[in-house]
This record gives sequence, structure tokens and C-alpha cells, in this order.
Amino acid sequence: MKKLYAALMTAFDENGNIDEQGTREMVRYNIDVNQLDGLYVGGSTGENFMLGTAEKKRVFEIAMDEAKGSDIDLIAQVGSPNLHEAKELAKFVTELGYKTISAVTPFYYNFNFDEIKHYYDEIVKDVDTKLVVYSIPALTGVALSLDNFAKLFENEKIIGVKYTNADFYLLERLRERFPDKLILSGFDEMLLPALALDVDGAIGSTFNINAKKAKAEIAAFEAGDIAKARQLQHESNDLITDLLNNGIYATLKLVFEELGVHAGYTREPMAKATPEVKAGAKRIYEKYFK
Ligand code: HMN
Repeated sequence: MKKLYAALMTAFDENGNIDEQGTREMVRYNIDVNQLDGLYVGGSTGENFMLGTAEKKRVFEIAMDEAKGSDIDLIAQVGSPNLHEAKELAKFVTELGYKTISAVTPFYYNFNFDEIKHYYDEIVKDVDTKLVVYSIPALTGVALSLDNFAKLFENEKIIGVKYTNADFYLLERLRERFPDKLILSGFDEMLLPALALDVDGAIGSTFNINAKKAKAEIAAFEAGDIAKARQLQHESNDLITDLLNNGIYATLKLVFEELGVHAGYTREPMAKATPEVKAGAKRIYEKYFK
């Protein structure tokens, strides 16, 4: 069975401080209502790259604390161009009990591949957790080649990739060359083609509110009912298109609020939702969730 993970959001109050209660509510919703296989904590959707180290730690603690007693799988995204911070976070989450970590490719300085490899080897060096590379070239500008992946995977602690990339040729080559590595697809709107290439599951922002349909799509795919899976992808993509056009993170949070889950605000420099964005989110809620 392919696994479905939501990329956990972080709730903020009006002043941009972490709203712990709201963040806990989103963890709970994913466990109790969405009944997902896992949560990706500290990713893009968690607005992680706008947080300080202590705040990142607090989010990891909240997710672990709220998830204890459930069987939801947690992956902690610890990557940062500040390698010292990434290593510190890797140790921190390992001590908290996370079994798997993930790290975004280091960005901003156009690091060469040797530097990128060094970064990953360093992050896992002093911890016994396994690592999933977080590849998201559209946001980082870092596109890893098949050979780059092969070199990263030489380190046995590096067990796979969260692949947020629309390059399906590379995805097919990865699957064929590394049948035993974990490949988790990252673009929710491309779930079906990723399933067709035999990914092990998916991680995404929209599964926070669209888990039921995404799970039904995976079930249809696994049952060989491709027409049904395609129809469900069409329906999800209508929603995803509307979310993207209205500003995805703010709108996901506003839809959460409509669902009775306190998701709070996005953090600056992300703009606060305008009255138009709020009205758009309400329309989305009424169109898809009422
Ligand atoms: C994360 O790191 O939080 C996510 O897993 C990232 C995930 O791949 C999302 N990508 C971004 O938000 C950039 C997708 O779920 C994405 O939001 C969705 O496919 C709509 O484009």
C-alpha cells in the first residue's frame, strides 16, 4: 500500500508567533480525521525556512508530542544551508524519537555537487536516523542528476528522496535504478503519473484538507481502476488549481478554519490574507467541502 503524508502546516498568531494550539489541532486533524500514514514536519508547507532554530525545535516537539500514542509516521525536515543548524536539528529530532529525517538540498549559494554530498554525509554522520533527500528544484534551484542521486545513495543512511519535481523521465530512471530506495512524490497535482511510475507514496500540502480523495485515488490505482483514479485526480486538480490561484498556504489555513481547525495566519514576509483571499477561500470551502 502506497503511503500518504501531509506536509504539516505551522499555525501563527497575528503577530507571527507560533500558535501552539493551532499547530496541535492540525496534527490531530491529520491523525483523527484524515487518518494519514504520516506527517512531513518542518517542510516548505510548515513555513520552516522562515523560522529560527528554537522555533523549528518547538514545532518538532509539538508534532511528536501530539502524535504519541498514534501510529502516524513522522518525518522531520532538518535541512538548512546552515549546516551547523541542520546537524543540531538532526540530533535534536533523533533524541525526540523521530525515526526518519529529511533535508532539503542546500540552496542560495550554488553549491557544487561535492559540497552537496558533504552536506548530506555530515547531517547523518552522528545520528542513527535514516535520511530522505528533499529535492525541490523549482524553489531551491538545485537539480540533482541521476548520477548525483547514485552518489548520495552510496551512503546507506540515505534511504530515498522526496521528489517534488515534474521531471518524470528522471523519476522513471530513479525508480528503475534504485528499486529499493524510498521515493515519495511531492506534487499533489501529479500524484497519478507518479503512482504510475511506482513511487512508494506521496507527501503534500493539499492532503491536509483533501486526504479522503487522495486516498481514494491511491486505492483506485492499486485496484487497477485507472479511469476512476484519473477522475479523482481531475477532481483534486480542480481544487488544487483554485488553491494555487488564491494563494495556497493562506488558503489552506483559511479552509482549515472553515473546517473548525484553528490554523492561524501565515508568517511574514508572506502577505496576510486580504479580504479577496478570504472570500476566495470561503468560495473554495463551499465548492469542495460543504
Ligand atoms: C513540504 O515540504 O512542505 C511539501 O511536502 C512540499 C510539497 O511538495 C508541496 N510543494 C510546495 O508547497 C512547494 C506540494 O504539496 C504543493 O503545495 C502542491 O503540489 C501544490 O502545487
